[in-house]
Amino acid sequence: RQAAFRTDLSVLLDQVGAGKESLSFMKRRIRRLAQQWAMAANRLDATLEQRWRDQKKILVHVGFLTEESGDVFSPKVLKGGPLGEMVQWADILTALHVLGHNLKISMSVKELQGFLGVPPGRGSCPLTGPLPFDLIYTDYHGMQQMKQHMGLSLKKHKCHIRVIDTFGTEPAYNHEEYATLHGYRTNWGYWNLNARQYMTMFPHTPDNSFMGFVSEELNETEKRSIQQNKVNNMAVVYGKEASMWKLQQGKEGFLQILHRYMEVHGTVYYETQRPPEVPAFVKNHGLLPQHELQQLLRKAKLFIGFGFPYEGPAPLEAIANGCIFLQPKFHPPHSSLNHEFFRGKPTSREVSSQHPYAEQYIGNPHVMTVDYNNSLEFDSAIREIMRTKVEPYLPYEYTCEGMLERVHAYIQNQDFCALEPPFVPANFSRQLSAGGSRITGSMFVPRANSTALGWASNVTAPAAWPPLSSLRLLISQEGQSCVEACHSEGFICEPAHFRFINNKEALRGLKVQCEVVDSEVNHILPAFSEVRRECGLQQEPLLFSCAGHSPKYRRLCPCRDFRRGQVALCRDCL
Ligand code: U2F
Repeated sequence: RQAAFRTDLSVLLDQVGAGKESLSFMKRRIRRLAQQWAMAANRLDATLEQRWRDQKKILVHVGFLTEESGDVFSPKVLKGGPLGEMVQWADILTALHVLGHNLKISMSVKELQGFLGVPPGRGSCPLTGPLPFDLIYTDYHGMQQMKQHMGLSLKKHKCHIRVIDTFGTEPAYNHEEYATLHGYRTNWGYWNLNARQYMTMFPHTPDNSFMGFVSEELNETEKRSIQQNKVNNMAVVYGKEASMWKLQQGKEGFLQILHRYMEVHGTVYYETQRPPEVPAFVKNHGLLPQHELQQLLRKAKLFIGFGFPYEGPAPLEAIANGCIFLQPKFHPPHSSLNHEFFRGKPTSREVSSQHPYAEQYIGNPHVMTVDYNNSLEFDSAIREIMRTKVEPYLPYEYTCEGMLERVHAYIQNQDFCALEPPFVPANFSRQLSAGGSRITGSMFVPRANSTALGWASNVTAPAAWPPLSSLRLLISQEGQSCVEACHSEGFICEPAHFRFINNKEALRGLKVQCEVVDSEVNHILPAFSEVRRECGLQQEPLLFSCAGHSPKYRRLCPCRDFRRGQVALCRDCL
């Protein structure tokens, strides 16, 4: 069946259910943004010009909100606990509904069993018939629950699953045997999925798919009125829980420095009295409902982070409401190797500041990332912020239209169930060198005028998404990952393209000198050692990794182009 856009959200609101603060929060959010979603749906509908879209049967099982997982989040919704995950789930549900799919929502193991048609009760009762869904969106808690209640059949059906995973999972952590043998085993990873089945909150690593969420959008009149009504010396502190305020250190404390110049506001949850962590000069509004926080941000000039929470939605909302976001740089970067919060998370990603997306994708003049231990640097940042005029800004990928466009593209094109036949390039090297490869400078761009692969025009490439026209083959420096190598040339690493470059012909075409070419199971492959003239190809497709790097090795990197403001999609991806 063809999917039709929906702009009425009442059926969705009924489906979400009631009886918990988390659900009420999500419903309030869905209602508040309804009009924005409807406008976005109409725009995307027009852009896609009646293109056929399959209507999918989708199950959304929100594992972390089930009683069976302990549901530690719901009781804290009104007490300053994390809301980022609920923001994202509300938006995912809305996007799927608006795109017109056939949606079932489960928030308990019982509902899960009902929808899957497995008999209720304890123990693992394998699902015997076919899976009644095309897609299942869940999280790590939900995976555990499905394993318990679907037993062996989970393995059979896992290509239909998408895991919403805030901080991301790198391939080395996801491969059970490899993780166990090489010290990448954590409590979360090792599901042996294709790493693109993990979907993150920000575009953290291209090894995963970027799901995201949305932020409030402003029309031109609102933007103008915000700019007119900005209070130049008003700051709002990022941190709705008192413990987040402890992070301000130093003799005088940067909060005092800030207070010299600005009126400081907070939205810290409290029961009866001001929390001792919050200085008396701070005007604390208490935890605000989302729409009231937006109003406060509209007046404020500065939104300031103390280093925690990491990578939340609030800075995007602040920037969208015309604030400058000031945040600490992390020296050295925080990661699962050196920081308690990230310890045990299935990634070695290095977090360079409180909000690397704001730092790297948005940057000046909307974002300032400084060393908070240096009071001079901090002081001058505050003064610069008071002088600087900025317009409200929201990257396209965080608008409703951007999210709908991305989720639409994933649903219609990502297929982890189809068998990917091994790719055998013909005449690869001849065509590759004819196409003009260079090894120093290290980039090869396939010829634009040839078909399919660009350099192997007589090869019928299997239908690929992203399409092969987006591929740019590149060689990293020693020790550099493909994430960095592609980035440094203005591209993004595309793990789906690894299978096209994991062959001798690619090495030969790039004139890499190999005395031996081995095929091994190692997440840094394909790669080669220049000194030892050793080349290695990847034997285990699940370990294709953009993130992998190793000091003595240069990697073969499949990069691709991307749309401005929509990094998840290549130019020809829609
Ligand atoms: C992040 O979780 P948080 O919930 O702590 O993220 P925030 O950026 O603080 O804000 C989430 C939402 O809370 C709302 C605000 C944001 O959309 O509008 N809010 C509010 O309604 N009232 C207020 O007074 C203040 C904020 C991240 F999202 C999680 O994934 C991580 O687990 C967590 C830890 O790093 O950080």
